[in-house]
Amino acid sequence: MEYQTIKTEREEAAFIITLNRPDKLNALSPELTGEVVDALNNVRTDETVRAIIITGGPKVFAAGADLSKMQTANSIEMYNRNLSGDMWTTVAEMPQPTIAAVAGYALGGGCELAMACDLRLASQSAKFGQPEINVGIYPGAGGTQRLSRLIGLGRAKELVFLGGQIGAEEAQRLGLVNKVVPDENLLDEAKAWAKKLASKPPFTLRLVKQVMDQGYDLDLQSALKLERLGFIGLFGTEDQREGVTAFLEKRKPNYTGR
Ligand code: CO8
Repeated sequence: MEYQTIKTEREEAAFIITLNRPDKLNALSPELTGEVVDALNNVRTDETVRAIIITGGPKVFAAGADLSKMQTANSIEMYNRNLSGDMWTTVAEMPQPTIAAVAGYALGGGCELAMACDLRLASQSAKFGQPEINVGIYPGAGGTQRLSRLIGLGRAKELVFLGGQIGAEEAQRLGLVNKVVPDENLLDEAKAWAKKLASKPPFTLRLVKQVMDQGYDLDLQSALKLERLGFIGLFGTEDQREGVTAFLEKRKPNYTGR
């Protein structure tokens, strides 16, 4: 499929999606979110894709959902938009680890897109916020839930109720961002993280992602059981043997995802 609002590329084991509506600050139109879903669905079962980077390029990540497509939308239309797949859920449920590389504005649905990823790198220019309240709505793609899980309910309410913005350093201090890097290093750093992720045992990484995501919403005892069951299951994989054997033989492991 030829995309109009995103660019996709492969670099070694990394699949990179770049949001590409610079004139509209990468506002997340239904067309754009549909293209992201399509691109992700195409690599979901591709075992050679070991990490996914989502970026908006060097100037802006995304200034939120496209408000021009919301002005006259009614509830039925908003409901129907999700029928072919919700971008934020699709991102969060990808089997591969995902990295958001954020420069400039990550507002509203843009901040929610970054939060749907597993890891967040921000350049010094990054600005995060949930300004929906200023346009008469509230965050509808994870901002009322993922944000409080990442930074705590009190600070999340401050961002959601007041609709302000925070810079990259503050976002890192709060735990919204994993690492802040100089603007010019953002994509290289994201690629370096992707490379590191690609060197890990891929099936193990997929399993631990699921255990951590699903366990987070369970009571502790159930989550610990989930962890243990998955852990035991790892002992049926070749990569578990390879990892331990390589350590004992003092060599680098060669993981196959089997
Ligand atoms: N939607 C549509 N167009 C936008 C958006 C947006 N969110 N943000 C910016 N643009 C457009 C502007 O209209 C402008 O276009 P044009 O040049 O044709 O007039 C262009 O991008 C540049 O924007 P500005 O001139 O406003 O640039 P500034 O540097 O002056 O300001 C801001 C930058 C502060 C980011 C400002 O553009 C702004 O406040 N944007 C809106 C931010 C916002 O409110 N975002 C939340 C949107 S709601 C949302 O995200 C809900 C998510 C839940 C989705 C669930 C779906 C099912």
